[in-house]
Amino acid sequence: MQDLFSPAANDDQTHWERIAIGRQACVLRGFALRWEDDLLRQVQAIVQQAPFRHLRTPGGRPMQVAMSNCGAFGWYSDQHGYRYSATDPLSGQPWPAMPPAFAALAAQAAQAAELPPFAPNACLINRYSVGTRLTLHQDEGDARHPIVSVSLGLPAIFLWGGDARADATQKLPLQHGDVVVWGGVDRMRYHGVMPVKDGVSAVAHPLLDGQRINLTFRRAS
Ligand SMILES: O=C(O)CCC(=O)C(=O)O
Repeated sequence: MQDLFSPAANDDQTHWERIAIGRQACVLRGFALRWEDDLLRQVQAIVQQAPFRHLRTPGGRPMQVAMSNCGAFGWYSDQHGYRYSATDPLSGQPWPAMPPAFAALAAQAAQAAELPPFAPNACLINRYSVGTRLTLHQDEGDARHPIVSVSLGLPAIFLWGGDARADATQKLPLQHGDVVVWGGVDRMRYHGVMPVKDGVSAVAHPLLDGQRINLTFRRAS
């Protein structure tokens, strides 16, 4: 299903295009490029305060993806279950605040996807090294609000499924600067990421050296 918006020019002439992947879901190719410097600078500052760590599933298995968070709530998993927490269980402190550029990007991406106004209060930061994958899952949080998911660094194949885990999946290649948005009738679609392959990031940055960074914006409640 292709719904190509005519390529739009942002203020700084960065072009992006919208590709529909569902009735209320799309990939916004190149949409995050104009925020790239800000995003990388802010992620570095956030992970100094709330370092990446490998969470454990409630069953005790370590997750392959390393995670951190910013915003009023952070997604967490440990022996007590999956949940959103207002504090970082490692430090006992609130998660770092969500930088204004993050909130602006998420709001503008939801608008570009023609979804209702979106003000996220949680941003999960995922770090993938080569070989790391994320298995099919549905996102928790307030399902009246969309998910905005930003890709930086190494390319990846995003698995886009249906409302049931066993539904067929599409393989969507994602590049540095792409944003996937899903809400409304598509909000509970299963999705995941295939093992990230070795490669060269589109931009040189210590955070992206042999790695992929993903920012997933949600409304926790
Ligand atoms: O890394 C991605 O592109 C997807 C991340 C994701 O699905 C999640 O954090 O729930």
